[in-house]
Amino acid sequence: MAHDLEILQQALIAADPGEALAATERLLAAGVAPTTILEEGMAAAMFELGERWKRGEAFLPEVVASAEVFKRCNELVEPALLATRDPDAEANALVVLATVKGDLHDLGKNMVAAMLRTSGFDVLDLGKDVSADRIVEVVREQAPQIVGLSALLTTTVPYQETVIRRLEDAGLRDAVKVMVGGAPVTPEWAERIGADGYANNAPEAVEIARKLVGAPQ
Ligand code: B12
Repeated sequence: MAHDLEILQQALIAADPGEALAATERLLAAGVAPTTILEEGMAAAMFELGERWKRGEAFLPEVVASAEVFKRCNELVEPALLATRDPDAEANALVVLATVKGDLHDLGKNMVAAMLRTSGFDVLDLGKDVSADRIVEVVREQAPQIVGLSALLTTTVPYQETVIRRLEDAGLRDAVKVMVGGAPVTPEWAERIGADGYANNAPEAVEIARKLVGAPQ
């Protein structure tokens, strides 16, 4: 299994769909947990690719291609993940998720969405590049228990605070918990902007969400 996780990582970094999909299929067939494939295989590969990009060893078109292969692998893993949904673990809560305005990174948010669904949450995913106005409107209309905000750029992370302030201005802040995430987001930042929760990865996001709504862990 460790070998196939390594192959999957290398194939994602190389944007090789044939190798990546075959390794994903082998891992699933071997009964490896979908969360392990997602976090230790796929997310880890994108992190490594980001490091190479930073060092000038990878370039934007390669990252675009890897992100496409990531999505195709995800199409195999997500149904397997959802099949692990425990019907007795219903959280009875709605989470509205969005990647904030100006930010087009959605692979991590999509993983959070899938893992929340698997853990018995209803999820309304507003997508990427989502404005505070839109989020406020949806919170007013749908009355979710939680809003989850993703941001991957140092230039878009401050928009998480903008959304919180807009919820306050609209008189909705007390009605909803806000959790924030994305690679550059820190627990200190979450605390500073008055978010109710922060998580570093999707399984942790589920844990925090269950705590926020008082669902059994
Ligand atoms: C893939 C990628 C892209 C893809 C995105 C494809 C897509 N559909 O998402 C493309 C090629 C489009 C892209 C574009 C750009 N990118 Co980019 N990208 C990345 C890369 C390599 C990986 C991101 C990723 O998908 N990781 C995998 C996922 C699974 O991890 P994740 O997103 O962190 O999510 C996990 C956690 O953070 C958490 N989480 C995520 N969201 C949430 C939400 C909540 C509520 C919670 C609780 C938890 C949580 O759970 C997830 C699962 O574990 C990162 C490198 C990195 N280290 O992050 C750069 C990176 C983020 N990009 C970067 C840059 C510069 C750009 C561009 C500006 C490049 C350009 N010149 O055009 C554009 C910006 C476009 C825009 N307006 O958004 C920089 C940002 C630097 C900075 N200082 O801000 C990075 C860090 C690369 C680098 N090392 O320089 N990018």
